[in-house]
Amino acid sequence: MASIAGTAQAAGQLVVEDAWIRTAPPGAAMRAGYAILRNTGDAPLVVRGAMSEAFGDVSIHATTIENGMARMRELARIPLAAGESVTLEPGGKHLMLMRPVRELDPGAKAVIRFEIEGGSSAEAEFVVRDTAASADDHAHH
Ligand SMILES: [Cu+2]
Repeated sequence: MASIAGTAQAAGQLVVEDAWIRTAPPGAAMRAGYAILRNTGDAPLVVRGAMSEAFGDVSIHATTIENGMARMRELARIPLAAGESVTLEPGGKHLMLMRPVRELDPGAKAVIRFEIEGGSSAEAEFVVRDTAASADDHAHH
């Protein structure tokens, strides 16, 4: 690979867009979070997990259909090539948010941090709402 920039080191850069948490009945012990994870850097990166002070536990899940049944499995890593993005969306990959430490009414916000292989991380503010297309869509990045 040719380098025009000389000694500048290529690096991955994680940007989290359209981050939201689906509404749930009061007292729900489990929430689902969605977002677009985009690598805007010029080198690959690997998302190794996520955490938040707003939840007892955060994991990344993938939903797959086996024999007509929806099943979830944990994703230990999400590799993103330079310029690549992955969408966490209902019915697909998602954040599994366990044991919220406070009520998360519609419009409430929670910061979730994504851990990146190599030690860096990226934070995003997730907004509680009903669907991806609600009124405050794109209000926070
Ligand atoms: Cu799940």
